[in-house]
Order: sequence, then C-alpha cells, then structure tokens
Amino acid sequence: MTAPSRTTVAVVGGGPAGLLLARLLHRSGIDCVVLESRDRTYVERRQRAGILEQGTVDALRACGAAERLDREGLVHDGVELRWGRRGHRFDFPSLTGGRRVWVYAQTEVVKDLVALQLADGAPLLFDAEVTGVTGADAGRPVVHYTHEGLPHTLACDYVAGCDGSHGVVRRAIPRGRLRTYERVYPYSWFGILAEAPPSGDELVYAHSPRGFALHSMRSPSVSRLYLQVPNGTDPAAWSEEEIWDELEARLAVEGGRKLNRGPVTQRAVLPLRGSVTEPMRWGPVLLAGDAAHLVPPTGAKGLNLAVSDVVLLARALAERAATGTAAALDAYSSACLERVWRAQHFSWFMTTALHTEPGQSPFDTRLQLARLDRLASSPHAAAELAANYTGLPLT
Ligand code: RFL
Ligand code: PHB
Repeated sequence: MTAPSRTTVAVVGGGPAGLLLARLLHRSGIDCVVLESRDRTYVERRQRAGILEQGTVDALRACGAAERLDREGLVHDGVELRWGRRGHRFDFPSLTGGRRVWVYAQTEVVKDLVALQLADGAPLLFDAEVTGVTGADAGRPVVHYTHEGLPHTLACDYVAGCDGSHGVVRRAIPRGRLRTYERVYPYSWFGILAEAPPSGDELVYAHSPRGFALHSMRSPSVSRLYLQVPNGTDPAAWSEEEIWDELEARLAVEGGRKLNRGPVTQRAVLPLRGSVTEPMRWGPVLLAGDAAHLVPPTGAKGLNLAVSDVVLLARALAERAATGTAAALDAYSSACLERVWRAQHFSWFMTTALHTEPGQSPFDTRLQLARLDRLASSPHAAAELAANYTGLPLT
C-alpha cells in the first residue's frame, strides 16, 4: 500500500495506541494514516501485556473490536497476593461494585485491530520508519519516513506520537517545553511463556524472601510467569529446571500444590522503569501511550493507559472536527496526566510492596509485610487495591 501525501492525522506507531486511535478516528470520519516501522508479523507476535481493565474492554467493544475478546478472553473476578507463605484473594466485583478484568494478550488485541484496519481499507503501512517531523512550530507538520528504502513525506494537521518509549515524534517538541520525570527500579523481570496449563484460575503475585514472582496465563494450555532478577541478568543463563524450581520456591504456600511445568517457548528480561513526559501535547503534536509514559508492569497498567489516552485523544479530535472548538484538545494533556500519575502511583505501590531491594534490611522487609498485612485486614485497603487494579472508570 502507498500512503497519500496528505492526511488529517498522521499516526506514528502501529502498537495498541496507534491502531486503536486509527480505528476510533476512522469511525468518526476523520482520515488518518498509520506508519509502523516494523513488519506485521513482528508487531503481532511481540509478547507483552496480558491484563485488560473493564474500561479497556468497554472501549474495544464500543468500536467493534471485541468480538474475539468476548469469545476467547478469560474473565477474572479476582487476584491472589501471597506473602509469608499464605495466599490472600481479592474479590473484584464485591470490592468495586461489579468491576472485573480480562486476560487477553496484547498480541491478540493488536491482531484484531490490524485485521479491522485492513478490512476498513484504512491506510496502515508496515516497514515505514518515521525519521522526523518538521514544521510543527508553524502549525503545519510534515512527517518524514522511509518505506521500501525510499524517503517519503506526509503533510498533516496533527501528528499522534504513538511510537513507544524510543519514539521520534517527541523530538518535534522543543526540549525546553518538555519535562520528563523518571524512576529506575533496581531490579528486572525475567518473563517466560510456557506450554503448561496454568496452575490456578487466577493471577498470583508473590512476595517472598527470594524475591517477587508472578503467575499469569495466556490460555487454558499456556502459562506466562515472571521472576524478579538482578538488572543485567542473561535470560539464556537459566536452565528450564532452574526457572521452574525458582518459581515454585517463590510461589509456595503452606499446603499448596506443585506448579504445572512444561517447555519454555519464550524468555526475555525486562528492566523496570517508571517515567512520565509532560505535557502530552505541544500544538499539533500529541503524545499517547508509552511514547509519553512508562510504568513498571506490576500493576498491569501500561496497555490500559495507552487505551485511555487514545480514547480521550480521539474524542478531542472528533469534537474539534465536528464543532471547531478545541476545548477537549486543550484539556487532553491534563486529563491524561491525572490518570497516568494515579496509575504510576499504584504501579509503584505494587512494585515496592512485592519486590526485594538488593541488600534490603530485615527492618524494611517487616515494613513491607506490615503494608501487605493491612491489605488483608482492612476492607478499605482491599477496596483501594481492587479499584486501582480494575481501573478507574473512563469518564
Ligand atoms: P508500543 O506497543 O511500544 O508501540 C509503539 C509502536 O511504534 C513503533 N515505532 C515506530 N513506528 C514508526 N516510526 C518510528 N520511528 C517508530 N518508533 C517506534 C514500534 O515498532 C511499535 O509498534 O506502544 P503503545 O502502543 O503505546 O502500547 C503500550 C504497550 O505496548 C505497553 O504499555 C505495554 O506492553 C507495557 N508492557 C507491559 N504492560 C503490562 O501491562 N504488562 C506486561 O507484562 C508488559 N510487558 C511491556 C511488557 C512493555 C515492554 N517493552 C515496551 C519493552 C514487556 C515489554 C518488553
Ligand atoms: C501478563 O500476563 O503478562 C501480566 C499480567 C499481570 C501483570 C503483568 C503482566 O501485572
């Protein structure tokens, strides 16, 4: 497919943020072009998030992108947190007035959105790498990209930077106009995908003296598991037996049963980082998703924040197109950032409550356990955890 040389919104990045934004814009009658640097197979196979909040599912349903999710997604009514070799379940519907989460992998969300975009006949170019944006300061942005080895330009009214944490769109905003807040956590996650039936029906987050572990899943026959490891860990250095033994030791509870084991089909190490870039809009340049913020994955918020950003952005652009008023567009950055910082705080809370810092003192471990015990003893603390995990309603 060749792209037109002019459009209303140039969407840079074909991850969940860019693809959903394109779908929402298309349904509002606003033309856009999605430029994605990688090929379709790569984008559809990139193993990442697994939990969709209620608001994310509602947004996908509202734009006709949830048909397979409603058939194949696993509805979860709670999670278990483990500490001191005991499990504590948090029941979402009763703690939140009926909210729940879905286990449906990011790979599947992306596949569904790509298929819809192509079925709509809406422009989506793979292997189209954006190299820069000019003219944004004059309000006439031009996106420069290469496709099949040739340079191209795309003139537009708005550029949506949905190009992830290493994206280039952000560079179109003068340095002095942006501020980035950042926290680097002193540990990483070692994530595996395994051909093994999940060892339980719900996710399990475990605090243990050996470090954090998480048991998640992708389907009735595929498990997704994570171990806290030191930064710089080589994933190839662990044998499959060592991985399973360590998971079992960290996830163990009194009287619990052994984990279902199976072949490890994927492995990767992911450093944990939180960052927020403010503001998320500068004139015609709009940032969304990981291009503007990163959260450590412990709160399962990354993908959900990307979705809430683009729902607000699509609404603001539709209002602008329909009425000519820019009030929602002017409010875009502050509306997103309020949610982003709430999610950042929850992700920090989950991360620091459950992980062990290198050289952590016994005193700090006791503080962590006191924090966790409070979740089990106080209905208010449990309700706060459930409200944050299932996600704030998107108004
Ligand atoms: P994405 O998914 O990174 O998509 C950005 C897209 O932009 C493309 N791109 C460009 N295209 C054209 N020109 C350029 N110059 C470009 N530069 C980049 C990229 O190829 C890509 O396709 O961002 P988006 O759409 O904002 O979505 C955000 C989510 O992907 C992200 O928040 C979550 O996946 C975060 N995350 C996780 N979140 C969870 O809730 N649970 C997890 O287990 C979890 N695991 C992860 C993750 C993020 C990871 N990354 C980014 C390192 C595991 C990994 C490895
Ligand atoms: C996942 O299934 O990949 C997953 C689930 C919950 C998290 C992070 C990752 O908090």
